[in-house]
Amino acid sequence: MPYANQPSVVITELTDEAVKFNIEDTDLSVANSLRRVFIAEVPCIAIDWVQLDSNSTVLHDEFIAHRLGLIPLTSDEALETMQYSRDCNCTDFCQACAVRFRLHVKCEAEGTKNVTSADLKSDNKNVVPVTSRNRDDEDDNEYGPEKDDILIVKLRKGQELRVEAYAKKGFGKEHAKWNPTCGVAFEYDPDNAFRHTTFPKPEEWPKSEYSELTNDETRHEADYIRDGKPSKFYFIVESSGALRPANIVLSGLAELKKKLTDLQVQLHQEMQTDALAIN
Ligand SMILES: *[C@@H]1O[C@H](CO)[C@@H](O)[C@H](O)[C@H]1NC(C)=O
Ligand SMILES: *[C@@H]1O[C@H](CO)[C@@H](O)[C@H](O)[C@H]1NC(C)=O
Ligand SMILES: CC(=O)N[C@H]1CO[C@H](CO)[C@@H](O)[C@@H]1O
Ligand SMILES: [Zn+2]
Repeated sequence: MPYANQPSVVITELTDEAVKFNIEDTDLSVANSLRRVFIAEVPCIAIDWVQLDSNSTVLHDEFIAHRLGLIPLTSDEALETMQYSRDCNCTDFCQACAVRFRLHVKCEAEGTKNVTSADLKSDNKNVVPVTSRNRDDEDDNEYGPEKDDILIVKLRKGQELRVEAYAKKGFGKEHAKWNPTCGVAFEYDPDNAFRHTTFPKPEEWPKSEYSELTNDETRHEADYIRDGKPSKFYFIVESSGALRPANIVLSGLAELKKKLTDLQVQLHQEMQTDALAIN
């Protein structure tokens, strides 16, 4: 790639849920490393330690702990100051590395009671289940009040669930619950000019939103370009709600940069020690 060191970026859409952008003049390998970094290396906060004080529900302790871990928590504000608990020198948990949650629900009435993410009480107002975020302005909520809360377990009369839990900082490589994205994808070659895919019936495939073909009904693929190389990548980064989409992208780039810096520093040291040995 002759211009691989001069990529350009254009943001085409930015909402609370997703960001769409395209990168030009770079390699497939760079585009793919970005995608992978957004999924697996961008830190966010999730419940990682659960103590069940009382559980007479139909679900086992482990089952409930697992469900709690998978609830996306708003992480944008708290993340800047939060430490990884493995780097923290407290013995168990402290304000610097964990956020405490409590949940206590008992079903007193006849009929079924739903325990949802809305019953989780956080000690830190910046770290709450993403579905509890807009509690105050419920008009904005397209699903209407409470319909979007995440169901944890259902209780019958007399059943009780009492839990204490701590949320920690982590990233997707450790456990998928720390993946801040719902979907990250990119496409290149929207009109299949390189024929990296062969469509048995091109006319049956929906056109890409980035297609450059005119609305001519008879053309479904661009003309074949032999030896063509992808150079423009159309990304979509969809957030789970844990982080704003723009933060996922910025944080992902920072993580990738940090990896390369670490490599550079190590390589530099290595070469210096080698030089000493030779002398
Ligand atoms: C952690 O260690 C630093 C110095 O190494 C110390 O200043 C700090 O008070 C310690 N924090 C806790 C919570 O023990
Ligand atoms: C509990 O959740 C179910 C969906 O799983 C819903 O149909 C039902 O109305 C809910 N019950 C209450 C009391 O909200
Ligand atoms: C702490 C506690 O009471 N745990 C119970 C949770 O529920 C399961 C299944 O009903 C029981 O086996 C546990 O003892
Ligand atoms: Zn700590």
